[in-house]
Amino acid sequence: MFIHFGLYSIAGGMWNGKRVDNGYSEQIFANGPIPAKDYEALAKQFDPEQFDPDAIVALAKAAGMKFIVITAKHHDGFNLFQTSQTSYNAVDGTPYHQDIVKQLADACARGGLKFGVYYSTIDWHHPGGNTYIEGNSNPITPEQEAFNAVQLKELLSHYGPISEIWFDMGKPTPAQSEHFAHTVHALQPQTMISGRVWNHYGDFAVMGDNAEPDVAMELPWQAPASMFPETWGYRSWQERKDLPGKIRENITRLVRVVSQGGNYILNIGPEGDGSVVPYEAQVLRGIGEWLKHNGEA
Ligand code: JFZ
Repeated sequence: MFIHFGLYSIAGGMWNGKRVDNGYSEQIFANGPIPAKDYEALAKQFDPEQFDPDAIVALAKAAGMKFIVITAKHHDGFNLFQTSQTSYNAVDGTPYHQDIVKQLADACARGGLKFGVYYSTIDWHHPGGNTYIEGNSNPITPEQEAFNAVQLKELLSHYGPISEIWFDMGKPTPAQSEHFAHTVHALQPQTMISGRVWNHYGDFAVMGDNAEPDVAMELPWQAPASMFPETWGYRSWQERKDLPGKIRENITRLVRVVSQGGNYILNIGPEGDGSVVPYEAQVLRGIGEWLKHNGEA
């Protein structure tokens, strides 16, 4: 299970009463574009009372999933975990005052699932960093590199075993990629690093979103999939139709990916209050039903 959750989940693909439809809803800050002060003010509304990590773990298990990866920090720079680097985080900068990453890590440990984090080296909130650049190919300043390295140490030190770290996008130099990969492995040698740390420092390759390789892969590989190709983060106005078709589509992809030696990671985008979208929960349960009869124990 992949989980895209953050301040953007509150916006849900809407701004000032209008749909923002020019890109993924988790990137609404850049797509709006929304003035930084206005977007950052969402932190004061961040209070996901319906977020129930044990229920999410139970749902993942009902779907036959074996691990969960959550967006510890997406491109908007808001942190779901407590960090010494900025108060722009769920604990210090919101009325919720709780560490989402910790809660989910603990729930995964209780439920016997592996736990990993998505971590964007792009940070649209970082002073001196860049806001959106075409293709999300932001270079990383030395200062930002230091900031990222501290955050990586926090993530690899405070949340138990991290099965994988899903670096995403940006354009680090080879030295920066090496720095990030070494920072992770110095603390947890077993953590699998995504190829989007770039410059061949990844432990596994990530296919294009919703894509599969067309040749045999040398590295272990993972196929990320969103419920709807338009977005990973919650979009309030997403049309969610044909539930049986969506279940079938995901079973087909799962089987194709696994039979080719890959690892399938299917995304959910909870609402701003932390609740799982019922349609998405139904898709997961449908996959689980099929696996019960056709899958491996
Ligand atoms: C990235 C993010 O920018 C996006 O918001 C989301 O988190 C997704 C899972 O990852 O988007 C990408 C990255 C790579 C490709 C497409 C979208 N790709 O290689 O096709």
